Amino acid sequence: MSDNSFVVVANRLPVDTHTAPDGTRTWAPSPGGLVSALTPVLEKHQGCWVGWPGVVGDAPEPFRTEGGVLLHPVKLTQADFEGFYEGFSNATLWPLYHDLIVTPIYSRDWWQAYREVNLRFANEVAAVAAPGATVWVQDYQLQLLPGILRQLRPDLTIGFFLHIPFPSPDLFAQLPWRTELVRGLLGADIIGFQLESNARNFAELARRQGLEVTGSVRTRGIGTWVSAGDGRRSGIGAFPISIAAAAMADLTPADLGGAERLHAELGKERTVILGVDRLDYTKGIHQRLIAFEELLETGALDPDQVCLVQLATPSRERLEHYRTTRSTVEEAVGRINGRFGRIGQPVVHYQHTSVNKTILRRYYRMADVMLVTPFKDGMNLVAKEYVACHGDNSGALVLSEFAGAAAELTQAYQCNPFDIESMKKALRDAVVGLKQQPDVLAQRMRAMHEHVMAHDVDLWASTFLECLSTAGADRQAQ
Ligand code: ADQ
Repeated sequence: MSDNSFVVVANRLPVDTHTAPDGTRTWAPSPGGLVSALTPVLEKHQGCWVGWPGVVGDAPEPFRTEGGVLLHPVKLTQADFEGFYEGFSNATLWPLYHDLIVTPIYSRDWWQAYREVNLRFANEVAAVAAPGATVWVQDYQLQLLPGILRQLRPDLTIGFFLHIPFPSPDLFAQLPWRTELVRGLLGADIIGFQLESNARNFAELARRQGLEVTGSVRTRGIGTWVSAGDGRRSGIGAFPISIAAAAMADLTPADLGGAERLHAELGKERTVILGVDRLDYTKGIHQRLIAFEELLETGALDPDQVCLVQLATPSRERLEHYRTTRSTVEEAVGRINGRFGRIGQPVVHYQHTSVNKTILRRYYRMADVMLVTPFKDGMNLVAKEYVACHGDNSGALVLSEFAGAAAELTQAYQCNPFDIESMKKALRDAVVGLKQQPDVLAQRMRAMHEHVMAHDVDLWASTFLECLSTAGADRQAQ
């Protein structure tokens, strides 16, 4: 295999930067679910990862990781960051694809920036990819890239995966640049979505745009083809993403001891409810706090017997909706503690911070109930991570029916986050169930744990890449 015969393109390069006191910057590879799933493939093919290093105006020279993966940075200016990333990606596409939880802004300047940055990424990939290479494009920030790349490098096999939901054609129709986006995606040999319903939305949209659609959408894998207009066709399908389940489930005695100590600090006899999210308005953090507050108010939950821990990673903090979400959440935390906490014994523990994976696994393991209540979520890995940490069948998961994970984790206490009563019922059933029906809860957790262990991120990546390889070979044979 020649160098760079497999290229991953994502908005972010998997690197973290560190600035020394004298101002010098260093970059180091940062591990994550996607990175660990793709590393074996990247290493086998002396592969390459193209992306933005996460810092405006500055980028390291391309460098290789210890395993031989080439990290190839794409530079973004402050104006690119504001127009392409904060603007079109996160204030237009993100709310539109999450069913208008907030109103998307349609700005022609942002669209221009989105096109320019997609073109820049495409030029970089075209320059580094080996002849006949496989290129895997990730997510909503880069939807024009497959189309541009197809023009620049018709020899490439191109796959695209969308990590967030794909909306109904009626919502998508609002987008002033809807035709260009669909054309961009159709440059790919296969377009993967999290769920069958997302793939169906895309197929229906393509049909409405007058494109020929054949086959029928499957729960997993490619079942539908859309004619791309240039004699090619793109395969459409569902590939539900997952986590590095074995690594997540492998709790050492130190982890188990740490989890126990954490629980003891919160109160040995108290039922601990946990939320872990990026602080994003799609995640329904405020609504879950309201549900918890009302259960305390009515006496359905006793503040001496329960507490809620919310870990919230800072996210997109310059955008207005994220700032308001943060202040609404923090106000609710203060109010609930003011009403139901005692000095030295808060009823909500809130941390606006990211924690490392070792600590996170201890939180997951110690939590009696996990609350995952997004209004809309492509998948939601937190739900799967919690389940993976409960190989002993302890715990209970309260899960929004609007998280992609709800299609697989059917044994969770599912709820409708738009309906506070539904959330209250699911949470109370889970808390009460722990005491009154431990065997039933253990069975539910066992079923979910087995599912997550058998459907991990490696399966996701290998299934996608097998489908992509078949689609690429079919195109070349035509
Ligand atoms: P996200 O919207 O970021 O991902 P999610 O799938 O839950 O949502 O992944 C979040 C990740 O961040 C998890 O791995 C979690 O452990 C970590 N995390 C969250 N809060 C943390 C904290 N306080 N400290 C440390 N780690 C924290 C997008 C889509 C999802 C889709 C994924 C993957 O929005 O729907 O599941 O991509 O495709």
